[in-house]
Amino acid sequence: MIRTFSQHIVRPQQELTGKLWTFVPLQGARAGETLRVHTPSCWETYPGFGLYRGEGRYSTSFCADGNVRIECKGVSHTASVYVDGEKVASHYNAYTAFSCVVRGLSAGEHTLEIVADNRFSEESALHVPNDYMSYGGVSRPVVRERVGSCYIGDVRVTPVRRGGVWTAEIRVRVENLEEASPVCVRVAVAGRELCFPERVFPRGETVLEGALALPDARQWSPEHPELYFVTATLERGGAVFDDLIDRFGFREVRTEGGRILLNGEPVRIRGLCRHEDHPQYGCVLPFSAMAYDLAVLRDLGANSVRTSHYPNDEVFLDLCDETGILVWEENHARGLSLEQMRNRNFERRAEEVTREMVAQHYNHPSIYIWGILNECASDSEYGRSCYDAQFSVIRALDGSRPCSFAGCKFKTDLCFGLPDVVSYNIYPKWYHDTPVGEYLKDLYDWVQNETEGAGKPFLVTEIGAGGIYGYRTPYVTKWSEEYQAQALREQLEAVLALENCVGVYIWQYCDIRISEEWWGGRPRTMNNKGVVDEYRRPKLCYAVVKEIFERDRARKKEALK
Ligand code: ADA
Repeated sequence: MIRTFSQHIVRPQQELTGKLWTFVPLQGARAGETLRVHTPSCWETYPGFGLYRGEGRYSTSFCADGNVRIECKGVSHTASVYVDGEKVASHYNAYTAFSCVVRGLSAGEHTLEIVADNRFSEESALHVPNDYMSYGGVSRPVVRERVGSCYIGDVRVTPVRRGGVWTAEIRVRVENLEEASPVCVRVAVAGRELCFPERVFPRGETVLEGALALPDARQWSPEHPELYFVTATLERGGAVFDDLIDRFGFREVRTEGGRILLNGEPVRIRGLCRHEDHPQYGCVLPFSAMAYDLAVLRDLGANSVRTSHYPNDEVFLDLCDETGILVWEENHARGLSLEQMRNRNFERRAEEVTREMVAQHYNHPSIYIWGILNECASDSEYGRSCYDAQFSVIRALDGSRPCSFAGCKFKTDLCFGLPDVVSYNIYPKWYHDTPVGEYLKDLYDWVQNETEGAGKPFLVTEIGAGGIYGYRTPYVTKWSEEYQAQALREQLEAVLALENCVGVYIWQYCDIRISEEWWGGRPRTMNNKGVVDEYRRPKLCYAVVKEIFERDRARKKEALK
């Protein structure tokens, strides 16, 4: 499933995944064997390939005639793409899309091969052995489109409220493969239209900008997630020959006076961090499993999700837009040490994923904040220069959302002058025994009194404790469901009681598989801090989270009256 709505009426588009492809592992004991596998998928879910690290060649065929645009929504984690045996694209990073145009294919059947590689190496600066699994495979949909010599690259909408009226600021990118006859560009939202006069576009990309005022626009909010389509079309001689449809919402996010304001109202975050992970599907959750996860989040009384630690499948973001769940979307990096940040590929790779994330997910109204570099070396000068560079990249691309990073350097962080929101991951009751309230107050006071983060919104982006599903004991020992429930109660109550705290994300939604190479200390080779286990079975803490989140929601509502 590509999106929850159609992006083209005019441009022919076909999902190439969603059927069986051929898969050949290129290394290991089964190298060269040919299997038929479902797509999109990761090979860890094929019997016998649960631990395979290496390359895998996926192939299929498609019919085409003329220029073909191939878009891979995500290949885990390094991809080389071949059409009829010729390399047409390569990409690093599992969590963002990439595309290429193959010109002038003859009418008939053509082959598509994608070689995916999930090995760790010096080259792979972001996918490293870690506290989550880096899977391998064609893990998100592959799409084939027929394009002419001129087509729409993307359309971005920035909702702005001016003098009480919503305006859609529009930026449309036209791609032109060769100079041809004049083309007219139109962009429509809710029956209103912006028309860019007919012209001959130069070869390459051209960006057009304009604005549409919509006095009757209905605002997007978590309670009323009103969505609008934006349709960009290309016309030649009065005939439409290309289109691109996207979706957005009218809402405004900004920070002020230590608060995050959504449509002018302070936001209170009750959220969970979520990895794309499932024992049956690996990182490739089908629509029903994504929708189920969101139903569970809502049942818990949560209003937000943190896409730790990478950009998520767009279908999941579509569902968040539709259900009013606020999203902290994060670029890809977790817990990189100073040495790992000094990897010669780190900055380039981190910048690429950040650029792709912001460009590709710009229109989602549910994304209220961009996060970067979770728990990296923000306590070093070199680390600070990397955080600085990446915030600059984001801000140059998107001035309409705040940005932040989830840090963990207790009273040694050097970066709080950089983000709009100060965010901390804390683990009292788990990695140490300091009483939660005391630990938090100490940290908060330090941020306010001794850092450049003073006066900025303060958010707790992780709290949590491990609990192994089914391990129940009256002794309430660590790893039991009882201990986890008790720890979460104390953590949540302390964080939500902290005055001036914007809210909290629980680590984490569900138990997840970790990379076997990472660290031998995790029972079951899993991170067991889920409120539900990997099969989404609720643990004892489920009822605690629900009770506290619901109480907090009722209290905040009361306070607004
Ligand atoms: C960190 C990190 C998470 C996870 C968590 C834990 O804060 O951001 O990815 O590893 O700790 O379980 O310890």
